[in-house]
Amino acid sequence: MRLSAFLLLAPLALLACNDADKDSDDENDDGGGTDDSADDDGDGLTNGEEAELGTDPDNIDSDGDGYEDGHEVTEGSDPTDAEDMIYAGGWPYQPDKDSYVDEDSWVSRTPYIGDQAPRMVGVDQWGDDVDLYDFAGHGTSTIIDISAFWCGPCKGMASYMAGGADDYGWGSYFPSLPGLVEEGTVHWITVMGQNRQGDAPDADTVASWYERYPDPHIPVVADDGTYADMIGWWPTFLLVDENFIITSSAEGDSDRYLEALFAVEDEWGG
Ligand SMILES: [Ca+2]
Ligand SMILES: [Ca+2]
Ligand SMILES: [Ca+2]
Repeated sequence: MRLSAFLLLAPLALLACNDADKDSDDENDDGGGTDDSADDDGDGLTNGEEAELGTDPDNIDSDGDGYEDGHEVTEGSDPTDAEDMIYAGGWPYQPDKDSYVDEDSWVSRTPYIGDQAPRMVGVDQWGDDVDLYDFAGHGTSTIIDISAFWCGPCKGMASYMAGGADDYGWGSYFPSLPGLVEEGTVHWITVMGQNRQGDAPDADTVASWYERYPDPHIPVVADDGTYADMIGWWPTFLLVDENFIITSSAEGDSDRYLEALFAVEDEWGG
């Protein structure tokens, strides 16, 4: 830290905590210009901790992989290695995800507008255990696509979103969807509810799905039964807001199973 900046911050530190005197002494004694116990960039790691880790005390994301230094330390990925990320897929991360949970509003059977889509953790195509609520609190709506490996329209949608064949003609209804997901205007999570045999999916199921329909913007997450149990047909699409409250769904009517996608196209499509 430059001396002028230190002089500005030191009085604040004195007000802030009992350690301030000691910190100021450290500063004066070592003459190195760094207040070890301060967190200059506000990433949750003190300057001293950042010195030990080899991260930049003035950069919340030292390796530029999209994940803050403090979050990487919390989750066990390397904050100095851009190849080592909290999620290999680069999905959003929400450190305060517990605060978004409202179990009283969770869907049990038939998702209705105003219900909260349940929290669930499942393995994705990269082998990471993904918490769906990491997508909460980013100011962005999320499409939850509840699909099954054996289901034709599900495969057709995955292929269309991945830029492959569009055998079902989804592009004529939803021309903007792939672009909106790619640019992050809306997030998309594919929750894989069943494997090829109609049984519970596993890591292999979601990995093979991604191999067939490789869309780098879409996590494919193996359902633990939470989502499969609450729907009556495949695929089912839910649109949730940043609090995971459902804002559009088919609401028990199979004829309207694409409702959430039409809502996205209407709201953000060109
Ligand atoms: Ca810091
Ligand atoms: Ca990082
Ligand atoms: Ca990293």
